[in-house]
Amino acid sequence: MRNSLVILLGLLSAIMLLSIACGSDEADPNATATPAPPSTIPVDQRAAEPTMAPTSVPATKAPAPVGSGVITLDIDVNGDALQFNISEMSADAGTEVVVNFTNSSGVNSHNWAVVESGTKDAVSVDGTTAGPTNNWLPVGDSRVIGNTPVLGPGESGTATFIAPVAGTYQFVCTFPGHNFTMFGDFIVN
Ligand SMILES: [Cu+2]
Repeated sequence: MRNSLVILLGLLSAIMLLSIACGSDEADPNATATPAPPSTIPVDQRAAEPTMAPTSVPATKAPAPVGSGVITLDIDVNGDALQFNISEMSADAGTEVVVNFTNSSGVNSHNWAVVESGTKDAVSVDGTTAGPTNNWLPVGDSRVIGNTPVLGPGESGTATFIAPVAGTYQFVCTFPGHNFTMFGDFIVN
């Protein structure tokens, strides 16, 4: 009886080992051969495409804002003081900016110009040389991004320009002597 049990157990274990061995032999090549290569290749391709996409999206977004919108900004003066009524204006890069400047002073003439950062005084000096017939602004000067004409007391005028690349610019009245108190930051986002 014990001998036959031992033989039976031995046979059973041998069969189980064989079936496990055969099963695992069949499963391993199938599992590693077919699914593995396709799964690794698409993963690499998918990993590469998303990284390409984000870099190309900002690249196409950068030129896109040009002419993509219009913003209207209003500015006035503080009565007869040589001051604008606001010290900061802002717009998005590439936006068409329309500045409506109301000169509500009863006595003073003014203009409004947006210029490169740090150039308001130098542009005003050159504007004084250019004279009133040129609206107190140097003609064809690359530092001047946009401007209204000179406005007499009670007059209104408009400056239209495309907001340049993001950064902090200056706005200023270049009427002789006004640039020291009539200016502010024009921030392009
Ligand atoms: Cu002025």
